[in-house]
Amino acid sequence: MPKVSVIMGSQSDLPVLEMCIKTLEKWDVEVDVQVLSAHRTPDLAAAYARSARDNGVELLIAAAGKAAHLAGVLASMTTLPVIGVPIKSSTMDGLDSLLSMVQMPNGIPVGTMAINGGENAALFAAQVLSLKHPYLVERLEEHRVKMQADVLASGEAVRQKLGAE
Ligand code: RP5
Repeated sequence: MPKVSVIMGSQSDLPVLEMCIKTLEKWDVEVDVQVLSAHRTPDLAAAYARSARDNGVELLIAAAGKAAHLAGVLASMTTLPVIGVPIKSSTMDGLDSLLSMVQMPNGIPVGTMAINGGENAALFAAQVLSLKHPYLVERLEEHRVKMQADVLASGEAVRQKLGAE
């Protein structure tokens, strides 16, 4: 079973990550959920990232808001891939988090998702993991088929609503 870490800077970030965690677990990915902060628990965050590979983790998802340096700090402490989720948690509508996360200097990349892009973080993680765990290819393909069916069904619903007006 592949193992992923989902690390949030604060408990307040959880709502954005719920779908991410559920999706990964539904697809039989083991998820190690952690609340660790780059500024409130810097030593613990560093120790976690440094030991992640030895602990069987294959990829990290890090979510944080405001001056969101969590993903970049974790990425600097491990050579595992780090996916960042900027959280919309302040008066700046998440732009502060997005720019803090996406503008990594050369050398330490963070694969940054959209603001509050928790679900895409799970999907992208599954895509990366599918290179080593082929069963995930099927899950990803099923997800695309369902998404297409949902869009077609919504088109039908829109037409019915307009016809009824
Ligand atoms: C960041 O600051 C967290 O990731 C969170 O998005 C934001 C606010 O944290 P709280 O003050 O709600 O704990 O570190």
